[in-house]
Amino acid sequence: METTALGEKRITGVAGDPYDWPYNQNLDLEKTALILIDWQTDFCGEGGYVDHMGYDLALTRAGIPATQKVLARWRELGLLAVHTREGHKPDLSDCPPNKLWRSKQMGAGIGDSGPCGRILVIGEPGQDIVPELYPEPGEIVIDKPGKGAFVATNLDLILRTNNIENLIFTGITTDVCVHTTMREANDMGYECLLLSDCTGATDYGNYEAALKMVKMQGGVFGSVATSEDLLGALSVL
Ligand code: C5J
Repeated sequence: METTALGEKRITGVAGDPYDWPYNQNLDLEKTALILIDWQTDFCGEGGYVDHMGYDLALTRAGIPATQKVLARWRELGLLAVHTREGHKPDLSDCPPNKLWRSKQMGAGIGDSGPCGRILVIGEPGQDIVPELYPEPGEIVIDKPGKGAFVATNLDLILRTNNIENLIFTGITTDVCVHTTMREANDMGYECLLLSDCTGATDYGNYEAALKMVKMQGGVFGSVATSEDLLGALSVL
């Protein structure tokens, strides 16, 4: 680790694929946020939206243990963590009709009542984050109506206000909300890293394809590492 006269937390970077991250090998952790996408009961808990649709919860839960380790270390270091939750207002006024229609086709209509309350509705138990990764007081929680966390939210404002330049992604699902948010962030100039064992999709092939898509063209959306790579790099602090 290098500590500057101002006491900033800096490391060279994290071993990654297809490049060691960040691109400039000068990682200022005070300018780096951990982004935890949609670790909600609706996506990885029994009785939630994904369970209702009939997908294997083991796939979306697979990244929980590694993410817990990363989050614990991040908290020890006092760094910025941002949690997101997909969800809609109780009157569904921010749920586009086509999204609502598609969910009903799958037998899990947004706003319908289920064992975890109304599906994907803000304030309902299913829309909240699972206990294993529950936000601590002071951590930022962003409710978003869409797949990407930058659309119709104040996430960019919060990150820029905190001087954040680098984003480390965990969350579900890899091919949908994680990918959409990472693509948006990349286009906005953030330097992005996805932790491959801290994410999962409802379809394993899609998970693998999503990682491959990040890495193509020299890292078209950023780079990919494991939680061990990150924790190893942080161990010098
Ligand atoms: C989906 C998400 N898959 N959080 N949402 O609908 O990825």
